[in-house]
Amino acid sequence: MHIEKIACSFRIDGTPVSCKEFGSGHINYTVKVLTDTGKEYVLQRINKYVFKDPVKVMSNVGSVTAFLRNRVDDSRMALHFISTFDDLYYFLDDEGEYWRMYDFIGGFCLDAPESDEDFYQSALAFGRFQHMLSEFPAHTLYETIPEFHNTIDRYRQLRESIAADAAGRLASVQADVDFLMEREELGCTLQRLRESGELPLRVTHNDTKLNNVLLDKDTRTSLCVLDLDTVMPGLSLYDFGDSIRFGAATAPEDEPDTSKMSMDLHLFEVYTKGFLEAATSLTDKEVELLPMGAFVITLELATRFMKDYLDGDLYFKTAYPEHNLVRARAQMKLAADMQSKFDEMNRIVAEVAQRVRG
Ligand code: ADP
Ligand code: GN1
Ligand code: MG
Repeated sequence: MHIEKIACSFRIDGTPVSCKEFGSGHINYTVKVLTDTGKEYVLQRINKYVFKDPVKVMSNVGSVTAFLRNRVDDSRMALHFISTFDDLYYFLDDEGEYWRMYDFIGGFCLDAPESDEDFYQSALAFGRFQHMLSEFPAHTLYETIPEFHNTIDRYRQLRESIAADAAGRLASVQADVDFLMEREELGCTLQRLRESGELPLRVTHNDTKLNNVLLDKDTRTSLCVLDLDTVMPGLSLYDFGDSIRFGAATAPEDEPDTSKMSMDLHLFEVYTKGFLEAATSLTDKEVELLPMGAFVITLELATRFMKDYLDGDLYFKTAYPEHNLVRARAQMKLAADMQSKFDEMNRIVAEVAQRVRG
């Protein structure tokens, strides 16, 4: 179905004059739509391989954005979804694809921080998000991807892919697989604490990459958090950790030269400060385990990239055949670097928490 026709299924202002693919997400297909009245929208096709039930995804996204809209002063601080002429927040096209549309907020996203302040702003955005949703009835949310950040289950899935070796790639990555297996016990620490109730279940974003934060184009302050598909009950530590994994890394997520990949302790400190300033309801136990959150989520993503490589690249968008392997290796290098810096990370967290929380 023609993209303009899909856009016209929503109650938009004007008629589309241009539809251009944009953004750097790995999951959905994203288009920016400009209409003849000058209005700009984001139109997205929801990835059905990743999200098995797009209607539930849109139910979560709809209720979370409605909740946030009542709590922000500036309308640009929460996404605004456009309904269809059938009063739904999604459109099902004649090929069975689900689409959704929301206002383009005049801002921009970064794939890497250009200054400490950029990263600090993203920490405030995710910290505020965590804080604003602390009163949200978590049980009303669907688990749109079951066991999304259950590291124990991620290892189970990796084992399945190793056993199947569907793409015949296992022999060439045995040393990488060994690296992941050696760290399984440590990687499952947080899931165990979640299961024993020592860590509280919260409404979390679950995909807190820097490029999921929108910055104001004039002031460069953070406006809102994007990409709400994975908002589910989860651990605050993973939200913190994924931001560190992506934004405090010294190289892109898919850097082929792993010698360039490490974690920048200064950026770790910058983010910790912003996150703790905004997410004031964290428990002492959560604060103490923030460094572990960064390590676990990095290791977990390495297992996910490796699984996808072994499966033959079914889940993540890839630009070339070895892309998932390159990503997995970059994440493994980063996880190892974090492991070697645990003492310093713990010291930074203790110092920042003392200053911010007293
Ligand atoms: P994905 O699941 O594919 O990551 P996102 O919702 O994160 O989908 O959108 C993909 C990318 O599109 C984002 O990382 C961001 O760069 C860009 N983007 C999405 N919405 C906006 C917006 N309102 N304004 C500017 N950029 C946006
Ligand atoms: C995916 O959608 P995007 O590109 O923001 C993935 C995350 C990964 C990330 C790695 C639903 O995020 O879990 O951490 O890629 N999202 C989903 O870049 O699996
Ligand atoms: Mg995204």
